[in-house]
Amino acid sequence: MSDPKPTYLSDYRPPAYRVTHTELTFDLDAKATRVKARLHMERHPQAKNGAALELDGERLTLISIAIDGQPLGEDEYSVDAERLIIESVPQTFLLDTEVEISPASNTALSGLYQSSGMFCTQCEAEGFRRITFYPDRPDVMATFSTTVIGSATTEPVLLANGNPVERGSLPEGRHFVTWDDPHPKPSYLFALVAGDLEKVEDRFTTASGREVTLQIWVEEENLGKTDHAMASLKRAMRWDEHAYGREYDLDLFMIVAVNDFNMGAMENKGLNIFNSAAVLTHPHTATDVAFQRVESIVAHEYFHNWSGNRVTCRDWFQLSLKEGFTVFRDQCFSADTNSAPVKRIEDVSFFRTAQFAEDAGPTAHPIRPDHYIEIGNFYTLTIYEKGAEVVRMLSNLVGPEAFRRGSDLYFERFDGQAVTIEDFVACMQEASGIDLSQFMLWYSQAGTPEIDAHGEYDYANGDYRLILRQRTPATPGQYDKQALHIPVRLGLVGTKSGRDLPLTLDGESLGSDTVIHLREEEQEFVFTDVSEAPVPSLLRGFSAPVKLRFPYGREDLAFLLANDSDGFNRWDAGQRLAMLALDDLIAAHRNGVEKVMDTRVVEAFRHLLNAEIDDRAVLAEMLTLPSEAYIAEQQPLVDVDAIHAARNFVKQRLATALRDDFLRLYKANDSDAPYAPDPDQIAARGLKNVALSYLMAIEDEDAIELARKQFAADHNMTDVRHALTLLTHSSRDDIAEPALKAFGEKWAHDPLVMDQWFAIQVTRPQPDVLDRVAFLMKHPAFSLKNPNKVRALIGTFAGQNRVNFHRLDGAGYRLLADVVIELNRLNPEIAARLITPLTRWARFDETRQDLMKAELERIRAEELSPNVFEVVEKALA
Ligand code: B3K
Ligand code: ZN
Repeated sequence: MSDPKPTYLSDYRPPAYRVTHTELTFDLDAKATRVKARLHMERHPQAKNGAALELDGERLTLISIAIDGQPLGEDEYSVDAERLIIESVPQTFLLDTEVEISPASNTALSGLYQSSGMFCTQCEAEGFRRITFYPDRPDVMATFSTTVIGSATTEPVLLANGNPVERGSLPEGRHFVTWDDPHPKPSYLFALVAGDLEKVEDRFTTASGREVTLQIWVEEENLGKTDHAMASLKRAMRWDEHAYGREYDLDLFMIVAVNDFNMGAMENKGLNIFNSAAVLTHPHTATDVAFQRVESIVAHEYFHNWSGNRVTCRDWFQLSLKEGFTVFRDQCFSADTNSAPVKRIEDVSFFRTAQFAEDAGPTAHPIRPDHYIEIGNFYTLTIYEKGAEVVRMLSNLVGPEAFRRGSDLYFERFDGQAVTIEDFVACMQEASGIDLSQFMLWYSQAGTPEIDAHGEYDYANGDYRLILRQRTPATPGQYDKQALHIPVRLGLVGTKSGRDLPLTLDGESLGSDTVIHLREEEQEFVFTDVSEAPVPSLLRGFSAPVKLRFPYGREDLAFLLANDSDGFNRWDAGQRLAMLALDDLIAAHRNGVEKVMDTRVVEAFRHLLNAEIDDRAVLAEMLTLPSEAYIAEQQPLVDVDAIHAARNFVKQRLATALRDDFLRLYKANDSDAPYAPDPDQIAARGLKNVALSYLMAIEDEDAIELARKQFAADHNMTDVRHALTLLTHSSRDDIAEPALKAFGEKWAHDPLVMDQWFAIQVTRPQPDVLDRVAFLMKHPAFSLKNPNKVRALIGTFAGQNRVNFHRLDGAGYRLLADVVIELNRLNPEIAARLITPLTRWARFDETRQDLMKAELERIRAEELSPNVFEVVEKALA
């Protein structure tokens, strides 16, 4: 096999032929589905006369082909593994093809496949070409009419995009439904579902009075788990009307839950297909985190109806055009629905851990990459989350009114079109009159910019001089970086008053909280009339996706933690303070020196535990130490054992010193009110469970008893899972083992709960965990063919059990590589994602580097899918 070739953005050409209307007929069969396609085609006005017609197609058996009703002779077309070419076609014509495909043997879960006996599709990005021959690219938009034929007994429900227009029975126990989708769409938004499903139905009236039927389709046993998704959907529909003036545009909106799905969900027009984990919830089976995730994913997919479907991407390099924007939209929706500061804290702490790591590794890429081998590898944190941060910066730069004018303009101007990132930014520029040309660099330049900040207060004349220096480190293929346009939101907090001081810059008074624009490599900002010595509060709300360094002393950080008016930066000051203490302890551990706890951290925590803080959800975040992964991101060289030891040490010391405060916090937030996923209850459970984590760090009898009782009370999954996790991760196997066994037996029938059962066990810090992973891989509830299982067991182990994955004998790495090698054949998209932790080898000591590289080499020696090939090549480059 020759190495797969990259696709380049600079090679983009408009399609020579477009499809105005697509008629499809599926005659479903597990091993031999027949797909008939009639494509209404015409030559693009700019294409040259006589251009050949090229259609994408993979794993298709061609049965027949005709143009304008005339079957083609074998010399009139050619087919290879990737495409069908017809040398000569008229200017406008009808193309008829019939192909055969095998959904049952489709383990890649791309195209038409089977999941728990039902048929379903996943076409983004390039799955439609596994269904029929087609110009499978997003800039070809057509209306679709789809007829699905299936067995009336095994597939009583037959769904596709749009509105059902005809149904009827056929001989031999078959039946059909025909669906019409009047909105032109690219093939990646095509969807079909057929199976024995039940529905929950509701209604929504749009702002302009359109009556929409809402349906969530699930397997019968899951009928009781759709309430939250339905409520979230209605909230999202209303929110999009208010926040963006966007209404739903069909009479029917459907969500289907499937068990085998590569991603969270998919925004197919009118027929969203969801990973069951991203839609099903019940107080007894899903945690608060899962409830919130469902709400945000339901909203995200719904929001795509405009940002993605009505206005789509010209080519896949523009992926962040729809994903970054839609993530930004779902983040704002969740912030409005729940606690806004907590939403920001959660998003940023995830971002700084995972996206920063991606940016610092061998797969770093710009938000708009300029080439790829496999687009399936580019559904990344950079495209999604950094893309969202860039849209957030834009909205802050132009301000909310201009941003809304800009988005209105974008949706109106480009409705029904496939466009580029420039088109989006141009609308923002037009609506605001602000020059965004330097800002465009954010889309093409990879890597995390670093800002070094220094400040000096002049007591004599009351000036505060702030110097900012920016630098973006080199990333693979991009060695010279240019200065970016970086919005830095800040305040100066008076050390005497504890208040934000009025800001005057260049004679202009700017209130007490403002955004300064860093555009040069180095820039100086002199604030005048500063009445007292301040501590600067910089990058408030994480106003740009950068690393900001400022030489804060520990007193400064404790001061900001207590006084900053920006909730996000208060939290961040606490994290920075904890990091300074952790750095010392990591060094002590490495040098074999006795560890000494920084009492300023203890006092800061004591203050938090006794202060009047009205946002309890923020308090829970403030009491949470940076994760091991986040700490690792801050180190020049990652020492997993030292990080683990240092973090545990801090936890234990805090717990010992503040035991009574934590106990009080636990009791004050314990409640037996019926479960609701509302912000108040979530905050209370968060605080209670943070307190329990600390108490369990010292494992005294009271703590064990609280955890045991919380598990046994079986009140809701958030509490049960947290208690079971703490017990399983403690030294008390005598309590943990029976609890795990009881839990596993009770929930053996529920795959989503079993995923949690796997995750709880494989994050155990005890060294026996590797045997447990191997053992659990043979458990009847595990299957390598199901992405949720792979993520819960293997992904969680490799990503979250840092001490054991990075074991010095290399057994953790070996296990991961073995799974990747097997999955490379079954499901390349999932296999390629799973390799991620191995690609980060450069961050570790030499012994671990060698072990990790050896496993990457072992993978490389296999016959690889393009997905795995691309990742491994980059990792070893
Ligand atoms: N657009 C889908 C992504 C599917 C990608 C599959 N390779 C989910 C989402 O972002 O909404
Ligand atoms: Zn999306």
